[in-house]
Amino acid sequence: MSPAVTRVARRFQFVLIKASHYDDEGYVIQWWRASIPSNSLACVYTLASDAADRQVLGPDVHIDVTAIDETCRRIKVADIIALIDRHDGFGMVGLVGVQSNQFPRALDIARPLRDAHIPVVIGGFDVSGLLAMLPEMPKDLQEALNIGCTLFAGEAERRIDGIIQDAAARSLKPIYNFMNDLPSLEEVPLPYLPRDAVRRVFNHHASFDAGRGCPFQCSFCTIINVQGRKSRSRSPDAIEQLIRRHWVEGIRRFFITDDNLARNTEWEPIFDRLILIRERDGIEMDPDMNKHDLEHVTAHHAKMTREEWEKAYEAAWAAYYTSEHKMTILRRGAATGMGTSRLLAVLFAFSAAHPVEKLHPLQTGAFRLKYRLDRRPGFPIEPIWFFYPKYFWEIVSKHARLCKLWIELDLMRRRAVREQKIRPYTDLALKPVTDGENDTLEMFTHNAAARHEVAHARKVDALTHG
Ligand code: B12
Ligand code: SF4
Repeated sequence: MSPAVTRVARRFQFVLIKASHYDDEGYVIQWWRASIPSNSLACVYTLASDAADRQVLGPDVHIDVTAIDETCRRIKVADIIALIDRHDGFGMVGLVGVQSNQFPRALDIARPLRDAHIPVVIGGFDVSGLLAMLPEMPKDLQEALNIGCTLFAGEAERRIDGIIQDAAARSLKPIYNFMNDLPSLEEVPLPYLPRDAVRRVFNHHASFDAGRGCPFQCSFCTIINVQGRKSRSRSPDAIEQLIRRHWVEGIRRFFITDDNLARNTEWEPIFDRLILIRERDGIEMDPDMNKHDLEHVTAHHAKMTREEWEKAYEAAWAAYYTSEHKMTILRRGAATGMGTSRLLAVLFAFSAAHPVEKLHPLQTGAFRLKYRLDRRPGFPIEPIWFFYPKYFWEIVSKHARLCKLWIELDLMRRRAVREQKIRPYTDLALKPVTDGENDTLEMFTHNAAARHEVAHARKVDALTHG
């Protein structure tokens, strides 16, 4: 073996699954679109992502977190095993927010994973509730332990690092029980699911818990046995941050999962904050004024993501300056006796600017100048050997494209002039408007200003032609 061993970053695969349950015929209950997003999955996903950002397995290890909600996405256990196999078994599966009715399904998912020696941790209301309330280990939980799963009771906030580290070191304990030490919800990562997961929910709802726990003591209530009798709340600042994060991604609806929001000690300031956000419902704009031209997205669109909006802009240029449309413009020019050489120059400038320079035509000119040292502060000055070859290639390739476009357009212009001599061109837009049409065509009648303009033109005509 070579003495110089290169250190390759390892990637730990953390797959989070929110299991569904079976219908009476034994099929998994799942949908093309789910009705409510899983808050448990959102909570554990952000805790895991935060641990990944903090590199809790050391600087040489990346942690990839994947979240799957089985109510709206099919679980292919073989694919998960293959994924973790591709990383030499370096990974784990978390069965998240498992409720009692979901426990059998969760176990069925866990079995093949455990057969493949993949660490599996099961958390959620069933494990927490049963360990909190029953004196001995119930059969289902024991079965999970028998196949080598780990049970997690309590809440994962401030605990997830230890779980990931133990799984990576293959030293997970059978049970982690933090039921007697429920965490404060202040300054913990806020529930969030990737856009792809939220897209699978009707109306693209996100979810969050503003708080946990309830000060009441209803005898039948399971919640207080799991989430405690003390009301623990997220701060209004945190809720605002959470809403803004989703808002940027176009998510406007939220399902608040608290059992007793009215008893959340912070309910009033939280709602005041929601009201304030709504009243301001101000549109954030990109603070970089340099981008406020016609080519950059600088605000949020009510319906489109930034990428969709950018694509729509690109598509609009392509849709307008098609070869057919350029030919129509040139034919109209030839038909109306317009100087077609001048028309060619203008049409060339307008149709070539965006595809070649990615700029609006009114920002372009002839021959782009670039000086190596005149660069915006914050951007590095490129070395001579990099800058000049790149600039040279840019000039050559752009001018080659411009020449091609010019030649194509000039051929079209010649064709339009030639055809005009043989068979004069006309279309609806070239037909003169008859006087009667002034009172029927929408463009002359659709508002008061249009009607006023028609009346004015008639008056001028009467005065000048009698
Ligand atoms: C919001 C909610 C829903 C939502 C979203 C589900 C969700 N889990 O997000 C919807 C409307 C879909 C729902 C549906 C149902 N729900 Co519900 N739901 C709740 C509610 C009110 C809040 C859930 C929540 O957000 N909790 C907060 C999260 C953060 O807590 P958590 O899930 O326990 O997760 C923490 C820990 O357990 C741990 N953890 C969890 N998973 C993992 C995994 C790993 C690897 C680790 C390390 C840690 C860990 O860390 C998490 C973060 O701290 C709870 C009551 C409650 N207070 O929990 C009832 C509750 C969970 N639901 C319940 C029931 C019965 C149902 C339904 C079966 C109702 C029905 N008949 O249809 C369905 C099930 C359908 C489904 N697909 O889930 C029961 C479950 C009872 C039980 N014995 O399991 C509860 C407890 C209500 C009750 N008192 O009866 N529910
Ligand atoms: S959560 Fe509801 S049922 Fe449970 S103790 Fe509080 S008020 Fe009673």
